[in-house]
Amino acid sequence: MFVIGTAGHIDHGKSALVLALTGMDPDRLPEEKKRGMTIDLGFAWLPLSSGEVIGIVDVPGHKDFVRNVITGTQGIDAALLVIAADDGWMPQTEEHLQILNFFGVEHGIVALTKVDLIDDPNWLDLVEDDIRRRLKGTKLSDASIVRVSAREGTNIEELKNSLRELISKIIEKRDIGKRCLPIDRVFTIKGSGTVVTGTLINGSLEQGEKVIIFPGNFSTRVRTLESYKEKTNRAQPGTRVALNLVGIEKEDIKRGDIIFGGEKQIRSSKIIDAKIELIPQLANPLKSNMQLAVYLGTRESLGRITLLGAKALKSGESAFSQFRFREPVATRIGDHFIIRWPSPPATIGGGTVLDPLASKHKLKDIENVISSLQTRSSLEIKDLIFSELAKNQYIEVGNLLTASHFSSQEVTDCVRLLQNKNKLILVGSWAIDVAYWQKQIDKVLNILAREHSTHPLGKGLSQVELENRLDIPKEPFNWLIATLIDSGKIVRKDNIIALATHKPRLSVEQELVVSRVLELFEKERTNPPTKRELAIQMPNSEGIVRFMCQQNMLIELPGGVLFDRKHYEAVKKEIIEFLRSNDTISIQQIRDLFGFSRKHILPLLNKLEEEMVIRRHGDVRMLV
Ligand SMILES: Nc1nc2c(ncn2[C@@H]2O[C@H](COP(=O)(O)OP(=O)(O)O)[C@@H](O)[C@H]2O)c(=O)[nH]1
Ligand SMILES: [Mg+2]
Repeated sequence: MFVIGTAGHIDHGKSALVLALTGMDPDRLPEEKKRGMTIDLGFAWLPLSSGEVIGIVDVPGHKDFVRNVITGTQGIDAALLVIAADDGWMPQTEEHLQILNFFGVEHGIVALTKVDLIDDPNWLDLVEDDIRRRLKGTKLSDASIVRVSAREGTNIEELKNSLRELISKIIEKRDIGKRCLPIDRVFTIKGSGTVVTGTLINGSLEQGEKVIIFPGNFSTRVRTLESYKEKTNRAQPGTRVALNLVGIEKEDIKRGDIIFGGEKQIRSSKIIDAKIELIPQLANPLKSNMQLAVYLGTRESLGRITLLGAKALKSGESAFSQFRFREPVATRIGDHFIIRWPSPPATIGGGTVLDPLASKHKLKDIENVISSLQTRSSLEIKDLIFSELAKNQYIEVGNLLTASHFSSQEVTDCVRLLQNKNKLILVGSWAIDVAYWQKQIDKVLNILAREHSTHPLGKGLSQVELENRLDIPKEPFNWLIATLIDSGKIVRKDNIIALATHKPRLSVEQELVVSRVLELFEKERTNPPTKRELAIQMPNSEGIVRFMCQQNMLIELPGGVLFDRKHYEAVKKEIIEFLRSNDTISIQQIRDLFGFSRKHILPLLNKLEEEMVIRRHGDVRMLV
């Protein structure tokens, strides 16, 4: 399904031609009838003999209403550029052509109309030559020119045939499952309530479906759906539609609002990055930080422009730039827009959205930003994925390129393809930048190497500690560790990660300290030192003591009480034997057996309870 839009100077016969083609008068407002002039957008449609219906948007030609032209031109597939034979090329012919160009409209037909007013065929040839010359270098340079008269009906059938031929060349819009309907009209119908109209782009729409309206975030339902005045259950992308919405007041919504499929499809931001181009006949340069009116979808947004890598832009030049809007805008990568001076209003250029969710750039990053925007400007899915990954390092595939003209299936397929070519890392639901992934690997190895060199006696770092030191989500982190273990670079034992090459080793002096510690414990069997006491008695032994605990030579009980591991096992054995013959044991009995004080007995009993060897029963302990 296709929509064409008229374009051309005021009074050149656009509306008359639409009437001649369709039998419908696009000028519907009383004021339009009175003044004989199109003010707002008009709508009509043309059923072709093939059964297909072409939607037609008729735009005003007067220079005061160019913003309505812009609104009507967004979303059209082809243009009908109307030029009166008596007048020839005029200022708004030029301005409308520029708007078509900036919106990327590549298809069109020129209707050279009012030929009934011209008797001299040479004159028509001259006007045609002039038109050809002016179309040169534009997207419509190959457009056919049809000589018509709306008044006398001359060549109207030929024009219809040309339109049919034209649309047969246009590739039908795909349904990418991301509904987007920029609203161009809101009105009420007695008895049915609020109706909105627009050109449906990117997705389809069904009667009864839930929709969300941006920016109000109203959630509503489509009560009835009409396309070209016929009720339909389902509208295809690229059609003009009218929706009757449930429970929405006319005052709640306006031209410029957007109907989306669901909250997940709305991505909005006050800051976007774009590529812009200025018209060739601009008198004053565009300077960074100027206030502009930007036409995105059917909405006019005011914002400031920051030229990236340039202070000012002259006529005909292009540049990457950032827009900072007063209100959030919901756009997608590849959306076209028009920029104008806000007052006095004048079209100065247009552009393409490259990053709909941008953030402020630091001056020192500008070169990187420009190169990343350069990559994005191809608008190719793989370049966009690379650029998103360079920007975010890692991103869930389900959130990748949501604000784009690619379906989630296309994104998933491309991610797989790039993974197969080792151009990105795919871990579970996460896509990860290759360079970033390598950096994380290096980081893990470096952190461990540093840990081993500061704590040569330590086993390594716990997995949690390591995770906290990296900036990477859990799922890819676990995968990273697993990969490094698989490749033999690191080892994991009891959740402690170490370099595979790491062996906790003691020097000769350290061995000496170990034996002195063990001697001390041997000597103080009834009153073994606590951690703190040991640190005072033998300064600088802390690292070794920790090592001895890790190596199971010493055991640490609650409260920092230390035991020689062998002694602890012997005590434990004796208590068990005692309990086998006596059923219970008291603190006093333990004191008698081993000569310990309370300071040691309580942590000892706690530890044995923790090991589920004994349990407490009143003041005594029993076997479990
Ligand atoms: N002689 C002649 N007049 C025409 C033709 N088409 C339109 N007009 C007249 O030109 C004037 C402007 O037409 P209109 O369709 O409103 O122009 P628009 O501003 O481009 O929409 C009207 O008075 C029309 O009657 C035509 O083919 N021949
Ligand atoms: Mg008109």
